[in-house]
Amino acid sequence: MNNTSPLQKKRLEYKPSIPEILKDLKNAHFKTIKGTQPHESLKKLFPKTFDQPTHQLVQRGAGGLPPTRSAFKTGVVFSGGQAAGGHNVIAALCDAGAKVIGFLGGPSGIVDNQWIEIDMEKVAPYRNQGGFDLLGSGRTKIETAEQLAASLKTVLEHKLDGLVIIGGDDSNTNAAVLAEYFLTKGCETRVIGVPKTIDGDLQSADIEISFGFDSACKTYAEIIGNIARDALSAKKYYHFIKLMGRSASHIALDCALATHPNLTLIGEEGKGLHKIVNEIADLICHRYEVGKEYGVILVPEGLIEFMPEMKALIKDPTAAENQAFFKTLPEKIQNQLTMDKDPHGNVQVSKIETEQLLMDLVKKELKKRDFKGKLNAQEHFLGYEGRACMPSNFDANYCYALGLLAALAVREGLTGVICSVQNLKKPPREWQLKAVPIVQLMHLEIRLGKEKPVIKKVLVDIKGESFVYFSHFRKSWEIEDHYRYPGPIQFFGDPELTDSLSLSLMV
Ligand code: FBP
Repeated sequence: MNNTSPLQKKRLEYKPSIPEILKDLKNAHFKTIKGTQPHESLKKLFPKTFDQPTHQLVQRGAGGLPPTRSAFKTGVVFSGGQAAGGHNVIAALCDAGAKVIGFLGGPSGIVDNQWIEIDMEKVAPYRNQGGFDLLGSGRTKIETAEQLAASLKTVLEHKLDGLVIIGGDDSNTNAAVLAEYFLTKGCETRVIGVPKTIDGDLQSADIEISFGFDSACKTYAEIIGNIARDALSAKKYYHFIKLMGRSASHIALDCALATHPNLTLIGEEGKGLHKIVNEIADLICHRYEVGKEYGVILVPEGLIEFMPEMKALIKDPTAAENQAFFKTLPEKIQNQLTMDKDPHGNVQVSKIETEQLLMDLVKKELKKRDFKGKLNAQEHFLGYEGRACMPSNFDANYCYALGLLAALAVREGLTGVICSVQNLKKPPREWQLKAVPIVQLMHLEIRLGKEKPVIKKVLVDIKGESFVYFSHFRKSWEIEDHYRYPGPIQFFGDPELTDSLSLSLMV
């Protein structure tokens, strides 16, 4: 049997829509504009890239200078978790005329010089497809003197004009560090970041959203809608649905707007465990009073990190002052809380069964209240299935534009910059393109006990438009069932369906 499904084949034929300026790469060039002033504290750490301007892509005027390079060679790497559309970044690098080599298995592929050459034929089966499987990915943080020196050796050996790092906040931090290091060593390889992560927490004045967020939210929203309809049909289960998205609750908020569940917990509200358990128990009791013993509850995976009583525990589960509370938690959760952090110092929240913890504590609370109804709870974790799905048209277009922009940044010799596409609510022809110094997005933060320069994760703003819109409606979704059923991502048909955007971008 053929390994390519009919839909895969149809998606291979999709031609991404792009801004006008990217249709004629020879006549596009960067002009410098004023950007955000980086934190002064970073100057010492990034002396060579600190004072760079922001670059805006514009049409070359008549008589303007020709492109800096006619031929160029770039490395590319996927870094961190998968996000739909990544392969289109690589396809665009090839289409822009770059000679491309791909590093395998994430940043460790650069350190260990593990690579493959990517040409048109190689990239062809990956166009508009999900996942990162052309190269694989990984979470190695390039920071030791040995790793930096090994990376330098690799880019020099390949005579790379550029290195494109496709990643989230931590990976783009890696990009900034490498750019600075290469300049210090007199190396000509330029380092360009591309904003990726389903979490949606890599945002700035210039980065409206990272790629992958739209497809992931749509995939989860489809499943939540299906579960809600099942709940409404069977009328016997409470569904506790944990949603991926480390730290920030952007995914949970977007899915809530798309599906109108009975309760959505948003970590950034900062509620404590006790309060949350009572809130869920209240919901179950109130619904019982009106004859409803079913419901849908969304739990962001990062919730646990925002609970005041959990913060200290997560920081140090072994500290004496935390032991009394630690011991009240189920053994399984105790073990999950003591797991190692990832190489960037992030708690591995996807592996903590918060939904299970809440279910157990809510059961206990209902018993205390002498609840007469039943709590038949089902738990779900929606995570990995949203990271490697086929990209929505939005992500397919966005990634292709990001890839062409990255190619131009390499061609024009920019470094330590992240690709920015703005005006995303508008059709692609109206998108605006910039290359923004990564240092503008950074600050100093304590990670693994040490002060490190990192890109600040952007959390849900509880005064922001999306949250305010959500909080206006959420009460009415508690008892009445106003579930909304988004259905699967659409690739063909009415543009209202195929070109829709995730709701938090639209509000
Ligand atoms: P990135 O920030 O690297 O894109 O990854 C985000 C994420 O998908 C989180 O939502 C999740 O907590 C984490 O990756 C899971 O990590 P792993 O892939 O190591 O299981």
